[in-house]
Amino acid sequence: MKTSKTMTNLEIADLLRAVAATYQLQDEVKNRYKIIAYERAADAVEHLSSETKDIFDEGKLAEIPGIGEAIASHLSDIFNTGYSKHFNSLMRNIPQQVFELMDLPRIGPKTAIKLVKYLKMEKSKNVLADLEKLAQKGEIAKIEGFGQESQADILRALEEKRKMIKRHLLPYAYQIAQDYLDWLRKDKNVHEAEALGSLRRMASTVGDIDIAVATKAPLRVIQRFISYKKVLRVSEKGEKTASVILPGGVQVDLMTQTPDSFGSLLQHFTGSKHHNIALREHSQKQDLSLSEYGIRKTKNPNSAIQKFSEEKALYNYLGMDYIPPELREDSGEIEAALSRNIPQLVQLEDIKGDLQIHSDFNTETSHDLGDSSIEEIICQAEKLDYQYFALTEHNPSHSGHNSQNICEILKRKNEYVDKYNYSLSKDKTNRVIYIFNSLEIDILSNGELAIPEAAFKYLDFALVSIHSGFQQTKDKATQRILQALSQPKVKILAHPSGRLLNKREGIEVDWPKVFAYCQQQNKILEINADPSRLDLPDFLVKEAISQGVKISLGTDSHHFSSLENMIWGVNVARRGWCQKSDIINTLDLADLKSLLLN
Ligand code: DGT
Ligand code: CA
Ligand code: CA
Ligand code: ZN
Repeated sequence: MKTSKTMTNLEIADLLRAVAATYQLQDEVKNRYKIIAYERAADAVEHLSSETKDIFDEGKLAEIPGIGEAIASHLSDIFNTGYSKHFNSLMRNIPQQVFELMDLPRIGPKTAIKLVKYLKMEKSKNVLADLEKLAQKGEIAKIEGFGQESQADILRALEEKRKMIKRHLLPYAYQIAQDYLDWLRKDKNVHEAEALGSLRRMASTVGDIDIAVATKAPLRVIQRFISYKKVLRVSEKGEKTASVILPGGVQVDLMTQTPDSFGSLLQHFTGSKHHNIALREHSQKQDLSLSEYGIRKTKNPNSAIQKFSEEKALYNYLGMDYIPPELREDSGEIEAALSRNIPQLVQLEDIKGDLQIHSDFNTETSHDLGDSSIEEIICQAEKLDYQYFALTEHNPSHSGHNSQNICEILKRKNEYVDKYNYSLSKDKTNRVIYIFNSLEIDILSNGELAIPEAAFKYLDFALVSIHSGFQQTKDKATQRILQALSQPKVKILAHPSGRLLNKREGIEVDWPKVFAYCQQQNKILEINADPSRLDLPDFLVKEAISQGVKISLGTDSHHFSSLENMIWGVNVARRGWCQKSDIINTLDLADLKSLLLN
C-alpha cells in the first residue's frame, strides 16, 4: 500500500485495515488480538475529529484512544519518513488489488485474495471495473466455492458501492469548520462568520463545508480565507466568493455579504435546497421574491429590496416563526412555522445520563469490550453532570458458552455493579450517580436472543441489537425485531437500522409496524450517538415520535472520552423534531427507574 508523510485519516484507516487483513490472511487464530487491535485502531482514526498528522505533530499520537504503543510507533515512522519498514515487509506478498476489493460490502480478505488469484487480476489497473466485467461474463460462478449466487451478490455489492459516495462524518467536518471560523473571526474585517449548508443543519454527513462571512471588505476577507495554513489548493476565487481544498479532499466554500443583508445570506445558503424551494413557493403566493440579498415585492419592481441582517426577522417578515436550521428539510416545518407550532427542540443540557456504555468488565464476548474501567466512566459521567448511566457490555459469546456459563458471568457483573452502586450511595465525597446494570444482547438471525431466559434476572433491563444476518427479507427482519423486543426485560432496540455511514445501508424493516409495536408495548428506540452510526436516522425519528414512540440516547462508548459524543445524538433528535418529553434520558433518575425497571 502507498504511504506518505501527509496521509489523511481516511487513508490511515484504510492502511490499518489492510494490516489487519494481512494478519488475517497469515493466520487468523494466532493473530486474533493483532487483528482486533488494528481494526479498532482503524475505527479510532476514522472517527477522530482532528487529523492524525496534526496529533502526531503535537506529540500526542499515543494518547489517541484505541491506538497502542506499537501502532503509534509504526505511524510515527510513516509521518517521519513516508513509510514503515514493518508494514512494508508485512504486506510485501499481497497484491494491492486485494485491498481494493475489500472496499466492497461483504468482501473480506479471504474472498478478495481468491478472486484476485483465480481471475489473475494482480496487474489490474482498475480492479473493480475488471471484476464487474468478469462477473457479467459468468467467470466468478466458475471459481470453486463461488457459484451463481455469490456472483450475483458481487454484482450487487459493486452496485451498492457505486451508490455510496463518501461524505464526511459530521464531527470531522464540524471541527474543521470551527477551526477555520475561529481563525477568520480574528480578522477585523470579519463582522460575523458562520457555517452554512448541511453542516449548519447538522446533517449526519457533510459533502462540502460552506462558510458565510459578514463584511464590508470582501476582497480582504477572501485574501485571508485563501491564506489559511491548511489550504492545499484554491479552486475558485471571485469578488464575493471563494473555494478551497484542504487535506483529506475537504472542500470549503466561502460566501461574503454586507452585514445589513447577512440574514438573507445565511437563510439562502443554509438550505436545504428543498426547504428553499418550499419557502420560495410560499413567498410567491404573497408576491414576494427571495434571494441571498433580501426580499423584493414582485408586483412593484421599483420598490427597494427589504434587507435582513438577521434570519429571524426574515422568517417573521414572511409571517412565520423562526425555523431552527435542523428542521429545514421540507418535512412540514413551513406549515408548522406558519401555525406557530415549531417544537421546542431538546438540548444537550436536558440529557441526564447515557444509556449505552461499554466498560472493560470482561463479559467474555465475541464482540469488542470497552477500554475504560467503571471508575473512569463514573468520573466522566460526573463531569458531564449526569444522574445515571447504563453499562451495556455485549453478551458473553453465544457459541463459546453454555447457559450456565452465561448466567455465571452475568451474575458476577451484577454483583460488581451492585457494589459500585452501594459505595456510590454511601460516598462521603457526595458523589451521587446511579449505574443501571444492562447488557447489549445480540438478536440472532431467527429472532432469539443470545442469552438464556434464566440470565435475565441478573439485569436491570436489556438493549437488543442486530450485529449479523443483515441480508434478510423485510418481513423476516421485522419479525426478528418484534420477537426480540417481546422479552419483558428488553426495553431498548439499539442502533435500530444497523446502518454504518459510508459503509453499510440499514436493514429493510417495516418501520410503521415496529413503531406501532413499540408504542403499544412501551419499547424504546435508541438514537445511537456514535458518529459513524447516528441510528435511528433523523427522518425515522420524526416518524417514530409522531406515532408516540419514546427515544433513548446512547453514545455506545467503548472509551470514557466518547461520552462526549452525546451532542451528535442530540443533533439527530433535533433533526427528528424531538422535544425533551420524547427522550427518556431527560427524565430524573426516579422517573427513569419506574419506566425501565418493571
Ligand atoms: P452537502 O454540501 O452536500 O452536504 O449539502 P448542502 O446542503 O450543504 O449543499 P451545498 O453545499 O450544495 O449548498 C449549500 C446550500 O445552499 C444548499 O442547501 C442550498 C443553498 N443554495 C441556494 N442556492 C444555491 C445555488 O445556487 N447553488 C448551490 N450550490 N446551493 C444553493
Ligand atoms: Ca455544503
Ligand atoms: Ca457548497
Ligand atoms: Zn452494537
